[in-house]
Amino acid sequence: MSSLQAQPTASASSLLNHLVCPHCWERYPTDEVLWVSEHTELRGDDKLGPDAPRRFLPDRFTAEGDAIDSKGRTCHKLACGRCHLGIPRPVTELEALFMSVLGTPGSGKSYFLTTAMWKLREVLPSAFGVSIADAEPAINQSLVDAEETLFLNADPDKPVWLGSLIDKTDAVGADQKLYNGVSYGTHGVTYLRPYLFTLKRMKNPATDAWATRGRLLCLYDNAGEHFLPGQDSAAMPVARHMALSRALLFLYDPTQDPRFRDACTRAGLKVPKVERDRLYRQETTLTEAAARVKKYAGMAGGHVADRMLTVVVSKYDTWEPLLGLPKDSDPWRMSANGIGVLDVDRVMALSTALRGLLAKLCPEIVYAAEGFSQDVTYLPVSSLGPNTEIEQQTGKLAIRPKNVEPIGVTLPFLYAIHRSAPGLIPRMRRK
Ligand SMILES: Nc1nc2c(ncn2[C@@H]2O[C@H](COP(=O)(O)OP(=O)(O)O)[C@@H](O)[C@H]2O)c(=O)[nH]1
Ligand SMILES: [Mg+2]
Ligand SMILES: [Zn+2]
Repeated sequence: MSSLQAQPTASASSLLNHLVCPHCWERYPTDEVLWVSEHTELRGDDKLGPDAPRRFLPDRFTAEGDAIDSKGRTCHKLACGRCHLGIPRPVTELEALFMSVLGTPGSGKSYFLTTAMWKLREVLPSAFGVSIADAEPAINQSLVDAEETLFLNADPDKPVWLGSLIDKTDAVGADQKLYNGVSYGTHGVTYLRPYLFTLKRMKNPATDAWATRGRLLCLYDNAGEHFLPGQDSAAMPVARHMALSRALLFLYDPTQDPRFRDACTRAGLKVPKVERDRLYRQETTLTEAAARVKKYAGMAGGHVADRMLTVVVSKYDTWEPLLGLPKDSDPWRMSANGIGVLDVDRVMALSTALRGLLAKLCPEIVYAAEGFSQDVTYLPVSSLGPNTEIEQQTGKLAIRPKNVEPIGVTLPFLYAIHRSAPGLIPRMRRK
């Protein structure tokens, strides 16, 4: 008997044969998915502890296809058949698209993810006809909270001190919202929590040869310390999802590099210092992550060289004149048949220009990136835009929510989605 029945909202054929769990990354038949008991007396799970609602393989269902627990309650939630962590229903219906964001502490990952997802919620539907939704509101909560701080702030004129966003992503256990613990008999494993979004083509015009069933975007905000040598262990397998990721986004913060800062000073630019007790060698982080991905991908028989890597160069607002490109419109447009298309030639031109600057000022990062993959793209982003200010009382960098104007933050995602799920974001064809 299958553990999943057709839902009224989805036909039976929309269930995947196999799924990949976004927590533990195991791949297994979809009908081995478990249900979460709802009756309060059904407590205790061997992997999640005595307080967790019991997980079970059902043998009774309601007419709507929901499982019934052993005390007769209708259940609504699914759990992974391997790690037992809760999985939203789209995990069983949409092929997973893994993307991993990596960078040293302070490189700008949390601000980038926050502003990129906020902007993608607008750009994907309006420019590409692709809907984006939280696969389950609770699972993306820390990101949604951060989006609200920056973009839906009740006090848009009051400066937000930069540093108060998704905090403490850099230390395990510092914030349990960012990690899940699972016990496997004698040993425990800590998994990084994913952010999960459904991506679906909204309209399907008759001319649309691109019809696809959509994807489950599984996104990871990786703390840089995990990529110091020796940090990946069976107890905290931080690199395994990267081996599954079609797209790796490495955040490179040029304002942490002395030579880049010198070039800014020579050009008359003032670049605020990153407030950190310690700075990490950025190219070492990339090299270490690359070595781990190679190890896991090799074990799974995959090829690494064809894996796409985007070097996302952050804080563009502070060094934009060094690149010296003219202000340009977004590199996408609506095609005649009503489907948004990406101007890949322009993305490539931008990447080539930025690579040139990095090769001149901090060539190690180019060597590290291109030593890992033959498919590297370089894209500049500013999560905050040009309107940051120094808060008077504290002297710290701040921004008024009404002044947040991200630059280029959606492009690394749009391009990665285009490359890994071309049916969702096609490229522009030139005549
Ligand atoms: N000027 C500027 N500073 C930024 C930008 N994004 C982040 N920062 C600064 O960099 C700090 C670290 O960013 P955060 O996203 O928390 O880094 P994470 O540790 O990689 O997640 C923030 O507190 C800001 O001061 C940006 O787009 N422009
Ligand atoms: Mg962070
Ligand atoms: Zn799992």
